[in-house]
Amino acid sequence: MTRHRVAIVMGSDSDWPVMQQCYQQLTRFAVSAHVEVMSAHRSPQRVHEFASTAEANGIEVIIAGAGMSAALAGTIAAVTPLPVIGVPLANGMLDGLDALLSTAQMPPGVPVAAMGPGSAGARNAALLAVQILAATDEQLARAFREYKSKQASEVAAKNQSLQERLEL
Ligand code: RP5
Repeated sequence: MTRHRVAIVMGSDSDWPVMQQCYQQLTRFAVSAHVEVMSAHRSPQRVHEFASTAEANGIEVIIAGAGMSAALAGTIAAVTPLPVIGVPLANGMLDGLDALLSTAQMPPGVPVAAMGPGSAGARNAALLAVQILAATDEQLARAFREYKSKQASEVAAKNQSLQERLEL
């Protein structure tokens, strides 16, 4: 059986199109993830069961995406000692601001690493999870350094192309 180092959980299957980008980003680093729909409001027993057994099940980082009154990340963080990364999703009429505040405004003592809303946040959640794992995984640390270096090269190439267009 594959050992999942990361869990990606989300409040609804309607969150998957965005959270899938988180999954894909992890896959690029060959980090395997358990994926599950669970809801702090609609299936609270399952959330508690998951949060209280995640560490014993070998999970090292939890990523929780939810929209509207997004309680999922905070509810999980209240129970587990594992680091929890929250991704606010833009599913309500406030376009993610509701979920952003719900995810970020944790009381002192129960941290959630709140990302920005939407796909940027979903992808950054995966990258932050990789960085956390890389603290004790030299192979992953090397892969992350290569990723950063490639990203910087891409920006330099874009700048070069812009400069050439300006000179025309
Ligand atoms: C939240 O409510 C979910 O995370 C989702 O973003 C939002 C709407 O859920 P559905 O009505 O689409 O199931 O709990």
